[in-house]
Amino acid sequence: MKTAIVTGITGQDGSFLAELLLEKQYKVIGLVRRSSMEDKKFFNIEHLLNNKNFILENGDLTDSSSIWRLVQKYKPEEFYNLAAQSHVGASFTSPESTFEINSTGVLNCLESIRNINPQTRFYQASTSEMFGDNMNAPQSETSIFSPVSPYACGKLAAHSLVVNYRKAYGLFACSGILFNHESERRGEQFVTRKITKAAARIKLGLQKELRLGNLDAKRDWGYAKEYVEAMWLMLQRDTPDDYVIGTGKTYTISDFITCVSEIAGYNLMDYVIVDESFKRPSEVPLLQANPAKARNILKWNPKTDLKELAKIMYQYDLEKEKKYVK
Ligand code: F7E
Repeated sequence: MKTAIVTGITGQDGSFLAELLLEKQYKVIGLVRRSSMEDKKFFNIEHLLNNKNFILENGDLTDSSSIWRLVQKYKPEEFYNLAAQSHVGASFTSPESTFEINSTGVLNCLESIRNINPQTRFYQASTSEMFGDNMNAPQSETSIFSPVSPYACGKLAAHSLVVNYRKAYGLFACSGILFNHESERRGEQFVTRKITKAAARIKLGLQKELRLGNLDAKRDWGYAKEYVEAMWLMLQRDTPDDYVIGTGKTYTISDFITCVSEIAGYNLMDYVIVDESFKRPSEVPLLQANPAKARNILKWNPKTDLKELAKIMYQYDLEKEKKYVK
C-alpha cells in the first residue's frame, strides 16, 4: 500500500484528491492546521473521517519541524502540497503571511524530502496567477510569468524552488500550473461560488443583491474534481515535469453570471451591484490555458464545461440554502 501526505486536506482540492487516492488504495495522511473554526473545518472531509486509511495529523506548513516530523514518520511515496493562503484578494491585505505560507512553506516540504526521504515524489500546487498581466494567451508551460499580486509572487518563488530542487538534487518534484478550478466545495469567497450561492439565495428570497468587483476579468474555469486526477497522473510518470492544467476556454465574470441566470431562470445581473471594495489593486485580466502538454503526455482531458459546472454548483447551493427558508 502506498502512502501519500496531502497538505490542505480540508480544502476543495485536498478533499477531492483524498477521495481519489483512497479509491486507489493509498493510505492518506492529511495535514491539518489548528483554527478557531474547529466545527466547520472538516466539512469537506467529514465523510472520510471513519476510513481506516485516512489519518489526520496536526501541523503547519510554516513550522518546518511539523513537516520534517511527518516525512520522518511516514516516509511517503508521494507528497501533495495543496496548502496555501489561496485568496488573491486577501494577499493584498496580508502580504507577509501569504508570502511565507506560499513560498517558505514549500521550501520546508522540499528540504524535509531532500534530507529525510529523497525518494518521495512531490507535487506542488502552482497556479495560472503566475502569468499575471501577460496578455499573450493561451498560456503554456513556456509562457512568461508576470505576477501581479503577493499571492502570485509567493507562488512563483515556490514554482522556481521546485525546478531548482529537481535540477540540483534530482528530486522527483512536479508543479501543476492549474488554472481556476471550481466545484460545490469551493470556498464561498471565490467569485464563482459567491455567485452561485447568491443566485440560490436570491431565488429563495433570502438575499436582495450581489456585490461584486471587476466583472470583465477573463478566467479559464474547470471542474476541480477532474483537476486532482492530473495531479496524481504527474507523479506516476517516469520523469518529473511541470504541466499547465486548464480547459483552453475563457469567459468573463459577466459570462458566468449569464450562465447561472439561464440555469436559475431569472436575470441575476438585475441584482448585481459593482462595489469598488471588491476590486484589487492590480488585476489579472486574461487567463486561458493551453493544456496541450497535459493532453499529449498525461492523457488528461477536462470533461465538464462551464454550463455543467455552474449547474452543479447552483443546484448544490439551492438545496443547501433551502433549509434557511422559513
Ligand atoms: O477571482 C473577480 C476577481 O477570487 C476571479 C484562486 O483559486 O484561481 C483563484 O484565483 C476573478 C478575479 O479567483 C469578485 O477580481 C469580481 O478577476 O474567484 P477569484 P482568482 O483570483 O482568479 C487561481 C488559479 C488561484 O491560484 C487562486 O488560489 O473574479 N471578482 N468580483 C471577484 N473575485 C472575488 N473573489 N470576489 C468578488 O466579489
